Amino acid sequence: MTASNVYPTAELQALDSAHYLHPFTDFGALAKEGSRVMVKGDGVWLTDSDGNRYLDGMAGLWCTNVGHGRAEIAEAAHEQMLELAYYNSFFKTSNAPAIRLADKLASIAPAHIERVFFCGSGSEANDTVFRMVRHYWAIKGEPAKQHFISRRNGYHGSTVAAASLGGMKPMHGQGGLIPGISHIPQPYWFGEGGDMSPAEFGLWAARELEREIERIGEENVAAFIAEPIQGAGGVIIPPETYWPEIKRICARHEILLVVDEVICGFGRTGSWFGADTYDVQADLQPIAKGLTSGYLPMGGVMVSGKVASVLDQGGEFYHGYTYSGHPTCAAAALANLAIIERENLVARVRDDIGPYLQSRWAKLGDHPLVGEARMKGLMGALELVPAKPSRSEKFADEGKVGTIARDLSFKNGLIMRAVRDSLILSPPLTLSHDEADQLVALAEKTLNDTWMVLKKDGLVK
Ligand code: PXG
Repeated sequence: MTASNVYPTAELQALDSAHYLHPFTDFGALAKEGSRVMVKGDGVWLTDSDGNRYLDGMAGLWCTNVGHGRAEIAEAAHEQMLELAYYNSFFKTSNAPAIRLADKLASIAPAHIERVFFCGSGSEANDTVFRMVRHYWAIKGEPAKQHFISRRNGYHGSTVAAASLGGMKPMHGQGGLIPGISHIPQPYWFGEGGDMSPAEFGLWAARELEREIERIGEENVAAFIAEPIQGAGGVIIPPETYWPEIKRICARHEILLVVDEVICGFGRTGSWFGADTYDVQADLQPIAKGLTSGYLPMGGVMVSGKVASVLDQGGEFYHGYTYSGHPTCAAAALANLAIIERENLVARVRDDIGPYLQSRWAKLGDHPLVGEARMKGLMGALELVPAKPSRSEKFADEGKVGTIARDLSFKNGLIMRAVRDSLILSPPLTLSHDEADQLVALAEKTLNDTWMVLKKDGLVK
């Protein structure tokens, strides 16, 4: 690769730091360090411009569910581009791939979900949710129902409404928080459960929703929004008591339930949707990422019959994007879903590679640095702690140890992401058993290497 000099690393890095502003990045720091330039993807493997190979433990960014380099998605996009690369879905027009995709999504979703509004990303999906939900209550003659309840450390995207719905404090600090949204505690037992058992804590965290509904007044509350399992917040797998209690609370109160499926959708948790895994029925389900496995950008909001029938009575919904229902993206999504179905990837996560990786991942919990090793479906986390078995003792300068471990993991050829002082994982659903073994061996090496560095620096005893 470097021999042909198609990807001259130093030159690309210089241009990168001169002109390219990266997402969620300290621009000044990156300019000094230089970025890593990825040039090739094949299955669960990535190659950078220096020819280094990595096992992609993050499936791109929680999205490449079918793995990299699938020719049939490229061919579907190619054929659609030659036929009709783009046309809009405004002004009473439509296109065949978007229609077929809407039908396909209705068939794989739970029976009560009937329709879909397309957009370009997960953030746009949640902006759509914000406007659609308020519109819904206005049509129903309850315009006071405007308030959204979401969760601290939840992630719903980066546009203004999505960042406000999310519970990431540093994001609220830049650009502000729009009014009409409040955040309740997250079901993060390892970090916030105190002396409660996971089951008790799950109930407590869920009941915070009921307390918040009472505080705001049910007549003012439009919806509760939550990820089935928080991804960007650190793979927070709620205690088993959490979702049943949320379900009970939502049934008792007249509010909409929005289940953000942007990460959990399309097989990640061993069902088509995270809501299926936890047996909850969402009124709206934002989707993106695994919809196209990231081959082209596309998102959507899947809508229940109950909500759609009200929207049908509301006149024009003044909302939509140039790329809503983009035919080429829809063709890629259809090819992607065909692969997921043909290769049985959803059942594979539930019955085969999921349990296989989970049992090996759990053993990493024996490492002296790991306070908890958790995984559901194919999304997992390793909590790094200085003084096991204490859950309350943390490393000073939160995030530093996580970053050291993340960088060592990259160096070892395994891409994991750091959240605070934890390492998180979300590999392609096509991961083979042999690749899972390699992944766990690389993760173990990373833990050992991190331990050595921390010992040297006196951060662990
Ligand atoms: N909802 C959820 C649950 C997400 O995880 C979005 C919405 C927004 O999607 P878009 O397509 O607009 O990015 C996301 C995105 C990370 C990371 O570092 C996670 C996401 C995006 C970027 C980084 O874990 N999730």
